Amino acid sequence: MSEGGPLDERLARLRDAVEAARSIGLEPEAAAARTVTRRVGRRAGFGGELYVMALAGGTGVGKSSVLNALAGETVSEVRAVRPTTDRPLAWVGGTRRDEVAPLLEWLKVEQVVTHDRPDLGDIAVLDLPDIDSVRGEHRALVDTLLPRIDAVTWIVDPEKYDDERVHAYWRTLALHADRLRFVLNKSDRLTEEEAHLVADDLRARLVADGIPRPALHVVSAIRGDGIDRLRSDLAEAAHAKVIVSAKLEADRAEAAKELAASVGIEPEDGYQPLLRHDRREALVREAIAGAMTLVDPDGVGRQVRAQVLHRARMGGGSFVGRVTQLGWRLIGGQRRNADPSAYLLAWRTRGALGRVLNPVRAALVEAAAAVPAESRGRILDALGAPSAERDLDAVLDRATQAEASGLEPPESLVWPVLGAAQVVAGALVLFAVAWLVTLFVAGGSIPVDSVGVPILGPIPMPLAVLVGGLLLGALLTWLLQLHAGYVGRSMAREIEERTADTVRAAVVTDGLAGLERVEAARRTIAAALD
Ligand SMILES: Nc1nc2c(ncn2[C@@H]2O[C@H](COP(=O)(O)OP(=O)(O)O)[C@@H](O)[C@H]2O)c(=O)[nH]1
Ligand SMILES: [Mg+2]
Repeated sequence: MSEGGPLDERLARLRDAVEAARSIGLEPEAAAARTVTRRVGRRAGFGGELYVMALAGGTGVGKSSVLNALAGETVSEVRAVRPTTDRPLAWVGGTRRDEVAPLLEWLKVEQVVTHDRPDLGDIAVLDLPDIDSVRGEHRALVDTLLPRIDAVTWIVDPEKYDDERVHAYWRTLALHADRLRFVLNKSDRLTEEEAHLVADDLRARLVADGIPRPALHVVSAIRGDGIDRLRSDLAEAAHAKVIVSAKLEADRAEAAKELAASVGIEPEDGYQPLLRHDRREALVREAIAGAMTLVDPDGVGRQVRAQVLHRARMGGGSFVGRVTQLGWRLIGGQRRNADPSAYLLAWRTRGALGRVLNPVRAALVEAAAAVPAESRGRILDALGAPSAERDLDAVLDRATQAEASGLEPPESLVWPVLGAAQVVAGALVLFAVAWLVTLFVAGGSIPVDSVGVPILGPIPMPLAVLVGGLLLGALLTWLLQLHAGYVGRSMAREIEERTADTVRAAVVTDGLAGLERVEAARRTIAAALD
């Protein structure tokens, strides 16, 4: 919240919007709005329709009394004995209290008295003992208070109106002459003639101080002389300010509206994303699916399966299996057949990057379509499609390299167990063959046991062992393939998940980073509409 008032707050938001528009390449639009922020910002005083006036003057001149007289009731305590221990006080029209609250907080004014006088409804009067003093905090008044309020009314009394120190101070305020007002109080202590003389003298001295046409009131807070006139003058100043403020506010609002229109924001609708969330999600998923056709996790999985089978056979597979695999290896077949890493790294051979990029480009073009034609080209530039290709290529390269380096199939307990079992099966087969050969050579001279098998009837023992060994071997081979397939598939899923995450992050942070920037700028611009 700005202690300078609501217009200042809105102006600050418009300034932010101007910077936001510049950041996305809308220079001319930003420049037009900046001209308005400068013009509106040059106006001095409280940034709002409220007319804020502070009472100033030495202790005992009658600031509190004048405020009470203006109000027509006791607002501020009047002290006959000095020094007083006044606390800062504000007298504000009830409907305007919120508007001026940040300023009062900043000024540490805790005592707020509201009123419902219709003639002074747009006026806030501050009774600030701090600025009584003619020494000390002068600069503070000029530098910090004057820019935030509309007027300072100096109250003097017939005894002290020509105090040289006060005049020296007023001379420093001459630049702000149009926002100074002077009240010569306690006129009841003078005859009418004396009052005229003192007023003329004071006016002449003010002119000499560099305040050409001083607004000067001669009043008596106690008797009420001149108070009506002071009140109506204040009301008139407040009214004039309302008109000026309304014009400034209209200019500001118009500038904000034009800026918003240039990024496709209608004041009635407020901020809406260029690309609806679900549409954007769909395009991101499409880009990920495109990346998956290049990375091909399923293909990698099949390679892993082949590699696992090969390792298992080498590690503990059947004798026959070992011999076959060794043969393959010697002629280089295995390398070609199962190298998941090489397969993964060759992602470029499986298609063009367009499969990933096109959905991203489509997203950006769709987003740009939501802004008016005059700014579309520049918004499209800000959305930043050009670098996406290089970036995504590098991202896919990094991702596949990372996956390839960690692509060792897990060492599994299953292999040695299956391997040992296969040795047993092989031994059984060899044993049965030897037995059969022996029987054959012996020509029936050796008796042989039979095992009874249902349906088939009695079968000679060696034959049964042979068949059993072969069946066991086949079963083990089948189990091995099942296991290898499982390992391949689960590794494929892991690769797929991780790569999809990487690609999503790349698409969102690289490919759609420009969109994020533009949306952030649009949100800032939309905020200036409030
Ligand atoms: N005779 C006379 N005395 C006044 C007038 N206004 C204020 N006083 C007296 O001046 C003293 C200081 O008044 P006060 O309003 O507290 O001054 P402040 O310190 O500037 O707020 C009090 O004793 C008031 O009664 C006035 O118009 N005529
Ligand atoms: Mg006082």
